[in-house]
Amino acid sequence: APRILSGIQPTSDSFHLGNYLGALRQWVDLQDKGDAFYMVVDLHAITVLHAPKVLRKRTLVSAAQLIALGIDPSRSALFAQSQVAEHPMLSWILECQTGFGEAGRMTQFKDKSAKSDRVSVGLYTYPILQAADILLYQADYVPVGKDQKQHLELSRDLAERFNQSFGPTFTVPEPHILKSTETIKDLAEPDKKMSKSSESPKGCLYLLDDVNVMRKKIKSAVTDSEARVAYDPENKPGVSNLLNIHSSLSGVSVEKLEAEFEGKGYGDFKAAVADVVADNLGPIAQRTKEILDDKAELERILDDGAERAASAARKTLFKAYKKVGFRPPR
Ligand code: AQP
Repeated sequence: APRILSGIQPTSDSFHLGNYLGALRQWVDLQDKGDAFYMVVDLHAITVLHAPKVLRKRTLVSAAQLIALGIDPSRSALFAQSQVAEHPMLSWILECQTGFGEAGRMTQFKDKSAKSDRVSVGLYTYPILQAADILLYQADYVPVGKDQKQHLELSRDLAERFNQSFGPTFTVPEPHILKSTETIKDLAEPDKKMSKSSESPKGCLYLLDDVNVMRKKIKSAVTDSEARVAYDPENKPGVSNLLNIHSSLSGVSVEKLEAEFEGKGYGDFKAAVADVVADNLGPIAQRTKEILDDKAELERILDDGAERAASAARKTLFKAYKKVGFRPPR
């Protein structure tokens, strides 16, 4: 069976609609297609300033949201990255295979370091740890949004380079990116991707938002002055984004939606998008809360997931250690 691997950072109190449609929904779907390993990447979360107490809480809230969204921990190994020590161990080996300039070309690092006055070495080597995350599990498919494409390319390059230099060791992973939801746009600034670090709080729709807040954010979404519900990402990014959101949540094609709303105003259209969003995402907050209420069970799930992940990770690390000339890891 193919191996599926992905991760998400516990860097906010709630995931957002971009995370969900771009990545997490595919996580859920791919559980039926192979052996899945899904992790809350807390090692990545400390590349920027963090508070330990907040991180500890967010790791649990993140795991609870993943279960609420449909990750089944009896099928998929669901775990916190820091519990599997093999990640930083393999990362070190891969760092020594990565060119300094090669790492410097990563656009996410350039964007994030330009915006921050505290730039850690960890933020710079982040994509290499991410490569270790993926290669440790011999992942065939990695479900992510389009913003992760360049990092996936680096993971592939590192796998190929290592295999060339030391002999076949790693599966070369394929990104799994769904075209229609590869980048969900910010509701207030539809030329940018939806993101938790967005400037306008109205632009990012959080999965744990109150339903009325979700509705308000959709109703105040930036559109255009044309009053025509039509898909044209270039000239009508706001409307096209809402069409994509409606279509991917309702399963109704964009063409059908265009026909349905022909001659109608944006008010009607936004009300329909708000209904679809509220129906689909509304129940997630309550489910997340219920899962968090049984903290002992949630921690048991994560420990069990880490155990399963570690046993797969150990095998690969052992192989890589032998290949580079180390004595076997203890
Ligand atoms: N707007 C988006 N559209 C589609 N996919 C998206 N993803 C993130 N935003 C969008 C995908 O979500 C997964 C988890 O991403 P992450 O853990 O890297 O979260 P993030 O990048 O920290 O989320 P933000 O909001 O984008 O954070 P900032 O503002 O810090 O950069 C990934 O698969 C990602 O592609």
